Amino acid sequence: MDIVKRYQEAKELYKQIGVDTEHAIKKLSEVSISMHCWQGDDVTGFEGARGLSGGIQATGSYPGKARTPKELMDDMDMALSLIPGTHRINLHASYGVFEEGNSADRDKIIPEHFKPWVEYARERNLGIDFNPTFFSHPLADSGLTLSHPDERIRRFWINHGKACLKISEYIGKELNKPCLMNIWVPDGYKDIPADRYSPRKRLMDSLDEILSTDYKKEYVRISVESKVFGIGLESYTVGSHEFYMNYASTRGVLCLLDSGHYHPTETISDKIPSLLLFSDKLALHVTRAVRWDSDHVVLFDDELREIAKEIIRNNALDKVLIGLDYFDASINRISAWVVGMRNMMRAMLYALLLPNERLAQYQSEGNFTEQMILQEELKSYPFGDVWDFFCEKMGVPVREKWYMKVKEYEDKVLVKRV
Ligand code: RNT
Ligand code: ZN
Repeated sequence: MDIVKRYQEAKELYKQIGVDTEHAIKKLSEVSISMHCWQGDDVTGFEGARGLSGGIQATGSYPGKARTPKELMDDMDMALSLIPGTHRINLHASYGVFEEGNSADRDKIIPEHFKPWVEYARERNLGIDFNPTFFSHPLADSGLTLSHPDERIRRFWINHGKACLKISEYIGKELNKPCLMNIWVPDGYKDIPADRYSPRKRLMDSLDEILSTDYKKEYVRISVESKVFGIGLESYTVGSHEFYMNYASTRGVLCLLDSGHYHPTETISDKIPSLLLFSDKLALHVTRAVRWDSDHVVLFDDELREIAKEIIRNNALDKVLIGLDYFDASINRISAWVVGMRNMMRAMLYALLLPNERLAQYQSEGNFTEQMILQEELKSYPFGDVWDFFCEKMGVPVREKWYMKVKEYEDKVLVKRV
């Protein structure tokens, strides 16, 4: 049966429970997700290969990873052509385009290094988000950056943060879309610390110094990302959830919740409404943690749907800034992007197609029986027919057919990267 016919039938079924599929499709086409550049090259960047540090790891050795800005941009183009909607890209400071004789250490990077990215984004109508890179650098080898007790090292990283703020401002201004600058530092200790207070005090002071940079707020939003532990930094993380939640609310910056950064049964979906009660905006790193913060590709699983539901039913599409954050080096990297991005969009559609008001009413009436029945029946409503229709309408391949394009590109381009 053809896509339009299937869609018309689905539309009727949803109408019977009070859901308007046209409205859902319109809303979905406005959703913008930040696609992280670092899936394309296992978080390597362009500063000259250095091992990944900071307690994060990309595992796998699938061939074809991007080695240059041009390759990464080409790969991102390939991925974006298979994802419905207009999105943003997320860069790390380590992805500056350093031409011959133009390289600079992290504390000295300037907007010029990111000009090719701005041009790339402008031509494609994409937004750009940005991240200072507080890892994979000799001065981060100790596992400490903004909380380092050595004033010289701490200063270096403060200057990096300040440099990144100017770059974010430049990006936001050039593209005329606010750039989200997210601060994550790996800082922590492998074993039980003797002093938990002083590193946090130093982190707080360093962040305050970075924020004291003169910058135009209309072009930059700042977020801070907490974590519970990292590999080699198991016992103590300076930037814990409580630390950043309080920091963000007292400094007027955003909290960023990474779905891999909490205890294994703790979910970020449950945190979204709590934060929305106290702040106008928040940011997300959607990832999938398997037993630890392993950064697996985002699947269409229960927690992804819960995250999407919290955004939709709290009317927070313009309040929650969604970004993805994973890096799987064991599969085709372009497919990894496409699967995660399409799944995030798919989950948003799933949430948009729920009779949210009716379900909330059941809850407030204490009618948990019907609440459960409807929630469960909805799982096999013809949601896939609406999704297929949406993909077709947005001009991207329907269902798994997109992989053919990736495979062709792999055979033609990726295999030659040796
Ligand atoms: C690490 C954080 C952080 C990084 C990226 C590369 O645990 O999630 O966001 O993954 O900045
Ligand atoms: Zn993250």
